[in-house]
Amino acid sequence: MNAPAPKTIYLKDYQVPDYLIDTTDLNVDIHDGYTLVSCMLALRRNPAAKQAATELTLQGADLELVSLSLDGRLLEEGDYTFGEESLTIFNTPETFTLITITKIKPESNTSLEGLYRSRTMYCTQCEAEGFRKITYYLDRPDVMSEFTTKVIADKKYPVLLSNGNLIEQGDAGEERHYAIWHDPFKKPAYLFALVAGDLAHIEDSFSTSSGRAVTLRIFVEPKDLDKCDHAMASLKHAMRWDEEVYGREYDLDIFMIVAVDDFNMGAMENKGLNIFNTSCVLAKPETTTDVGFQRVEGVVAHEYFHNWSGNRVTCRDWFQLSLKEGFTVYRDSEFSADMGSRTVKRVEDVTLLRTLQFAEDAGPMAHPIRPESYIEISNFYTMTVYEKGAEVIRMLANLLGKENFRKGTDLYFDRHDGQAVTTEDFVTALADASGRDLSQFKRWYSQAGTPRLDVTDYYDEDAQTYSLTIKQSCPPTPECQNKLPFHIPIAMGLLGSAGDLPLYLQGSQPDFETSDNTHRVLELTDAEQTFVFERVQEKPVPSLLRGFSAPVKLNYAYSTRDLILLMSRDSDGFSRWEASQQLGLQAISAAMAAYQQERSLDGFSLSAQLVDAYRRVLQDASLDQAMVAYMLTLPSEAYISELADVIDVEAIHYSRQAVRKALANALADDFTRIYQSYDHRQPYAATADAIATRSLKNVALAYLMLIHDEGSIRACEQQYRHGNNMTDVMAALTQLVNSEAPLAQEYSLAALADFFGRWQHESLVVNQWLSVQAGCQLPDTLSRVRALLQHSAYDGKNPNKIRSLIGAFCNGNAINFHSGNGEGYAFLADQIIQLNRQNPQIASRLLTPLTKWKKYDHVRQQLMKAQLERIRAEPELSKDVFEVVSKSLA
Ligand code: 0A1
Ligand code: ZN
Repeated sequence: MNAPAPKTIYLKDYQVPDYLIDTTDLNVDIHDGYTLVSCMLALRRNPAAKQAATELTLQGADLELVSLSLDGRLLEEGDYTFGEESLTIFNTPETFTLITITKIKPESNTSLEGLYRSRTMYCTQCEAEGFRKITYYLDRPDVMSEFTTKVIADKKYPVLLSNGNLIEQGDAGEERHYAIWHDPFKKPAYLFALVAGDLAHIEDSFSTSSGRAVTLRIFVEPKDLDKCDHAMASLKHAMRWDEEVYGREYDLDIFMIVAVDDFNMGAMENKGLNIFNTSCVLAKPETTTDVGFQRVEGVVAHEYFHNWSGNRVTCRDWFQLSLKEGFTVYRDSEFSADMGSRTVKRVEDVTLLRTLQFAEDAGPMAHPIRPESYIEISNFYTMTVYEKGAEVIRMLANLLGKENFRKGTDLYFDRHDGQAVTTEDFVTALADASGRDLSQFKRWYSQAGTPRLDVTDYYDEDAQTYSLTIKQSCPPTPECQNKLPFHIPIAMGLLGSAGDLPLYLQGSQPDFETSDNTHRVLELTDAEQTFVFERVQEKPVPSLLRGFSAPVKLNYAYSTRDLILLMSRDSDGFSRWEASQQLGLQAISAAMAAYQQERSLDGFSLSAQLVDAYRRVLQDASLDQAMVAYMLTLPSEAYISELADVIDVEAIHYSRQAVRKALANALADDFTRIYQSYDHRQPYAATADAIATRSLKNVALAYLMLIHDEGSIRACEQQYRHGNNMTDVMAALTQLVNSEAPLAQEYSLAALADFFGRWQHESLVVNQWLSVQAGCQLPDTLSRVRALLQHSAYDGKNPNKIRSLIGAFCNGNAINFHSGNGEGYAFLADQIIQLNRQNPQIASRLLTPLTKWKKYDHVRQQLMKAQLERIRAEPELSKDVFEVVSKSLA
């Protein structure tokens, strides 16, 4: 018999807490094998509660209660009772002091929530509900308390850290010592952190705009001390940027980052003591790719920005998660845009959104950015809450304009500093500051699903008018069948044969935000609306959704000629890229139609018109090289799958490959020119320009490798062997591993062995080695993945290793994972069943590809569903896995 189904929590049931905790005094006494936590709470009835409570229920999980005393009186059986993950104390007065002593076992905590051990250090992860694994507490974000933390440990852990400022340290006898930290800012328990370890650090300082000096420290294992500089530089840039763009200063005397190897997510914004997955903080050219460098910059900034958007102003409850996450992702994305290229960053963000978030919005786990219910909140750290949440903030910023948006965020921070609030409060602050009516806009918070825009147009030559009719609709999602119209900003322009045309929209003033009046934002609020432009002297091509101004799917029947015009002439860089993607999709669709008829692509070719268009992009000196690289990169299999009604795995894979091969052959001279003109001896720099030229050169290499000529294969092998940075080394290795050419295969075996020999002591580099093998598109990859699970370099308890091997195979290798015999599905189910108890969060996340079963053909559907059912039948399913599996099968 399975245990009763876990309970669903609803937003509509929210109630203020019965008690508040004014101060929290923790004493964390770390010993080998166990830790004693003594916790003193100053409790007070919440004046805002409906009724004066006479009992107190605290949350707690996996704790051994040693003792419990109230105002100095030791409580006995009958004074309290245990619930499932809770402790209720009876007859509680108006105010009192509660002291609990609990015993925990960090060494055997494999969930990586609460206090746990990672390699040589102890560390914590408390968001969302991990603090209850440290002590009994009101573990909810609207209970904010002033924390003082004493950490006591053996001197073999010389570094003892917690939130806030260090107020005392000293000897504790018997080779032990202690440190006391005090955090003057009230905070919810999810922002608590503690670290004890033998760590090295780099230090720097930052002077805030009002002249306060802040000490900055990054703590790592001593072997990683040479990989901290990029994170430190990124931190200082982020601190300055938040002052300049949002007027937000840092507020403590010290800001610390600690890198840990075992971490479920990317990083965590604990007040004054951010804890990072090593993969999001360590970087140096020899070991880290360009993407890795950019990720470090983005994540360091993200966590830092949380100090205001998340910590100073936090969430009332976990349904409000996007309040801090959507806003902070928007902030970090704008930061990265300012540090590098704005258009490139936009292309990257939109690519992620349209593949992963759109797919989530179309699947069984679809939810609005402010969900209405959940079983396990860890399942809601999603693309929707984060990335779509950021898109919603971006729309608000664009609707309000720069100045009003800043007024709005200033008002929000001032009005709610020190409070735990809702997304409603955020929108209200923006509306109040700008005077705009955002009531319809709020539907973005409560309705899930990706809206679809169907656009038709009509040009009246005699009247010289051009009408755009836009219909919006949104498919049903589990929480809502019938959607009300959204408020959708549609940035646009009209292209004539010589470029942008001036816009005279009937019934409105020209838009003076653009000097030449060639760009404007249409606000769609009805189910269907027509916009009429006057004085249009030729039939234009509409450039719609410039900059991807709303997270929607747009349908307009562009001809190939239209797209070629947009790709070469649009004034909006994003739209030019988008046109290149649409062109690529058209070519792939044509190939797919052929493949589906013949099950073969012999004789497939591209039109000369298309090849010329791509060639012009390669030869356009005015374009950013990174944009050229992205325009030459065809839409991914994941994106094509998202667009398909029924995913035909083979057709997608082989058709995309055929188009790539055809482009490689047709444009070989250009690719060769680009590749050969690149100077591989230049020293590495992680600047936007250097990253851009490197990425274009490596795109050229990838195309050349499809030709299978000996020259390219040798050049690739040379790049692997002599590359002076990990970006080039990995790019070459990936091409060798994925090439069918016998010579490349031969090189690839040698290179993989050489790579492991060279980097076996760098855990993060070994992860890349695992991923490149798991991502191999050639047959028999699953056997290789199985063998790697047994490899000495693999560690089934480390989330980064799991993601690099199992995650990379199941999410990034469709042709093998979805192999028709179902072995990929069974393999994944085996892994999930094993991880379910060990680390429920990771188990649940790994499930994602199986949740999409309804999008596949009948045979695959049955195979995938059978594995989901097999998982569901497991005894002792974690809440995390239960929620995803049961929703997928519903
Ligand atoms: N707030 C963090 C994300 C995070 C969430 C949960 C974690 O543990 C399970 C860890 C980190 C962020 O947005 O970066
Ligand atoms: Zn965050």
